[in-house]
Amino acid sequence: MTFMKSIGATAAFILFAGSALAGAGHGSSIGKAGDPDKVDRVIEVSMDEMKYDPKTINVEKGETIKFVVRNEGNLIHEFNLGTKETWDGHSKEMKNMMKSGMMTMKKLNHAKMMEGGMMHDEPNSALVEPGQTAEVVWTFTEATEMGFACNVPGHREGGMAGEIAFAGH
Ligand SMILES: [Cu+2]
Repeated sequence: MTFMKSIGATAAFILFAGSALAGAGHGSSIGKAGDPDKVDRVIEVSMDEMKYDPKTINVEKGETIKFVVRNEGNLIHEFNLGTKETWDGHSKEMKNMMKSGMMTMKKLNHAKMMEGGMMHDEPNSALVEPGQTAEVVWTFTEATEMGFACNVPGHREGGMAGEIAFAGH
């Protein structure tokens, strides 16, 4: 693959991510970036090889939650709020990032990510190196079918996904 091709793929993904966030799953929204100053609850999530703890997270419609996501494994892992549709698009992007050297299974190459226009700073997602911690602040505006998953190649396929369960649904 040429470098220009990889830039094209990145730009396409950013457009896709924007529209997916606005209308994921059966015409309902998975929510929006939360205000870090108006957090209702803090939930700690631990990531390890192919698993999350907790595996199911209970939320209420309208809640703003700060997820503190810690990678306790030896590989890069991602905490990505979304649906199967948004993850399928994101998985392709992640494979391209690996092919073009923006990341390996264990490390991010921040310089290459910037060079390729791939900042990876979507508010619904954190890509975390081993031993690191990241935060995702998210407002759940609607009760909808959604969850969290890791789109590093092979991980979601290996079972690295969890469920967001809405109270009363
Ligand atoms: Cu993973």
